[in-house]
Amino acid sequence: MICRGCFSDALESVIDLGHQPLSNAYLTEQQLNEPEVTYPLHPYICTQCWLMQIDQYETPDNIFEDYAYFSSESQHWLNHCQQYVEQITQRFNIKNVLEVASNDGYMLQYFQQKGIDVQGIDPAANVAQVAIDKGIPTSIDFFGSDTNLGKYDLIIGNNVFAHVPDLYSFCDGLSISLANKGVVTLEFPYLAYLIKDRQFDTIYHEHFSYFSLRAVTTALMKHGLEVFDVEHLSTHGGSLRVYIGHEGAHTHSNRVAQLLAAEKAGGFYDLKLYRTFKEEVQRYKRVFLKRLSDFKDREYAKIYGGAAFNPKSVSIVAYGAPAKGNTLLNYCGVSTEYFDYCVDTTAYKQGKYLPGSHIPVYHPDRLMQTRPDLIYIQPWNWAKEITEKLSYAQEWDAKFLIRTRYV
Ligand code: DWN
Repeated sequence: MICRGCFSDALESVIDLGHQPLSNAYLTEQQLNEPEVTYPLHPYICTQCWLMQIDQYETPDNIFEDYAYFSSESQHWLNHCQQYVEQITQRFNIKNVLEVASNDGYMLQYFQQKGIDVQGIDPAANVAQVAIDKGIPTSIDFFGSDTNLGKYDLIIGNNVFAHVPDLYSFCDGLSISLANKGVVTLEFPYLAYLIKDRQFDTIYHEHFSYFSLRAVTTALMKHGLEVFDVEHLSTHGGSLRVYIGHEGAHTHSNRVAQLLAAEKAGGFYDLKLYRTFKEEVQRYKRVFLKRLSDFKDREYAKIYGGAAFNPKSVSIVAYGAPAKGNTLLNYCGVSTEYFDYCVDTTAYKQGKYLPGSHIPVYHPDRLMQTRPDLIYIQPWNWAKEITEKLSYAQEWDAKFLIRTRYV
């Protein structure tokens, strides 16, 4: 394995999360009785450019051909995008926009409403069709050096940079498709938050890379591109938005140099930090399993007072069927011995089973029918939006578990 950012072979193991199925490979009833493919889930850190990364075991075609993630499922995310459109159109003179990984048109719809020419590109035909049906021109393809959709004042890439096994082709494509004074904005979960907040569940096979700012600048410079501004975002557990242009095309904000200095001061260019991360993740697993066992046993004993076994045990369910949830459940080795079922608003996921754990997925309406004792919120990054939606569960005094904290 060589670093996909700088092509060095200076890679060190961070943590082995075991062999796991693809995190978005939801199973049908029939597939429960068929072999299930698993792949090593083992991130490495490059000690030259400090890009954390996993090896490629599946082709992007197989991962994204029938994609399970529809960006419009979160109203908070849509609000975030609307704010971005207002901000970016006020800061830069934008006549046309290309979005890479445009998904279901969640973002481009707001540019179109402003009368700005838009073009999407996304390899997931099932999701792209939703955008096309909304009247958003979308090329169903991967983006890279051979993309020939013209030159753009603005190129957007939200939560796609991590999904690209061939960073060289992707960055080359940005350079080719960007107008001389154009701007690229990329949003991606930031390595600093992943490490500091033990967000190991955001590690899964469709996330090939986990970026420090230094790793981003290294990958771009080969293509005459540079980061001229950077912002911290609260989305997806903490992300960066980087502003990229052709070398010399834009005035640099001092935020870039400040964040690079902060990365160095924070130990992100030192292996010790990643050793500590591994120990903290292993401890997280022990605490999470204890939370589940304690709840089931303590509540069981409280309800049944140590009585002889009673067929009704405490009901624990999962809310949300995110990709990250599957990494965590499969790393911790938990399944239906703890979780009766999972619910999710995504129609595509309902009636299917979580990969690896085989927990059944239903529409959230099921919660009212079974009134579970504990609801484990899997997409902790949307916990506020979700707990607001679940306020009705107070009727039966349901408890929430968010990461390892009861609420
Ligand atoms: O990079 C990626 C991130 C941005 O999104 C993609 N690789 C895939 C995806 O990762 P994820 O599945 O972990 O993302 P989310 O946004 O944490 O997934 C949320 C899940 O929860 C979705 O399946 C939708 C569901 N949901 C729900 O059922 N009710 C979400 C909300 C907000 C809700 O109210």
